[in-house]
Amino acid sequence: MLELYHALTSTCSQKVRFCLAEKGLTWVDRHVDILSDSHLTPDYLALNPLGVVPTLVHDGQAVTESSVICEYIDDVFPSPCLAPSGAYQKAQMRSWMAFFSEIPTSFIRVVTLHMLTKSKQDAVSEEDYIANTERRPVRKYIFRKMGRGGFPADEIKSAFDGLRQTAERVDEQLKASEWIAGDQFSLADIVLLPSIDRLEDLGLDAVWAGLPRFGDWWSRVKSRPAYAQAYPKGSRFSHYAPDVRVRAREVYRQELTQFLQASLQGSRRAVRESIVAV
Ligand SMILES: N[C@@H](CCC(=O)N[C@@H](CS)C(=O)NCC(=O)O)C(=O)O
Repeated sequence: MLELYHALTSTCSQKVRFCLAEKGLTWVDRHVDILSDSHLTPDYLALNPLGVVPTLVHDGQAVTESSVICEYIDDVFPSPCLAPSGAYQKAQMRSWMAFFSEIPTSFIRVVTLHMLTKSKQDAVSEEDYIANTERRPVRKYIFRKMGRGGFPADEIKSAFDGLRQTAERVDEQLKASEWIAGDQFSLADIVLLPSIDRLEDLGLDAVWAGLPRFGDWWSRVKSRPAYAQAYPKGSRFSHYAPDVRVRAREVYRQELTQFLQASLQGSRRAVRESIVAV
């Protein structure tokens, strides 16, 4: 039996739901209400001592860490296979997965937390904020760094730089292969996609402006049947707050303007280069 402890809006949970859907597996839904801190109860901490979602329980054994869970699912349920064959190609896929865990996954957390924290800043006292932060086994560090007023501007800038760098690297890779780790859809695509869905949900798709192969990859991801299964009603912020895009664009106006200016310069350069080529 497969049981998934997860939250609808959690990007790490979305990754695992997508993987389970690609495999056509059925699982018992153990929804964890992270907004009410159900992931910090003694029962849940016994399953996942870091107090984060998701956790997969397979025949009574808990597996944690979303990317590890995806690899576990692919090992135990090999068909359809979500990894390329051959040790070298597998190593390429894992390198992409490690990069996606280090860069976009960390930075999308900054973008999301900043946005959510800023919108309720005045409703929470400094004391309550600190007390709530201290209860979180691993997340207390990022919450401490952020503070109830959100992250400093240079952290936000780094986050957008890292997300843009990710889109550029993937766009370049897609010149050589149909999917990120070869011509087959793989765990590398799965590990990246929730970060991109979150950007789109917040109306921040300017991050991949001027990168057509990346935009095409994203459309192809969304047209897979697993997408609808991994993202049911309630998995996106816009399902709860239809004005979330307007608010996010307000919060991130400066970063968005920079991207649009950069991509406009890029297309001017492309026009200049094609004139020179003629
Ligand atoms: N490295 C972990 C990270 C999991 C994680 O950060 N989950 C978030 C939701 S995406 C969470 O549980 N947050 C709870 C909190 O911030 O207290 C994984 O990939 O499973």
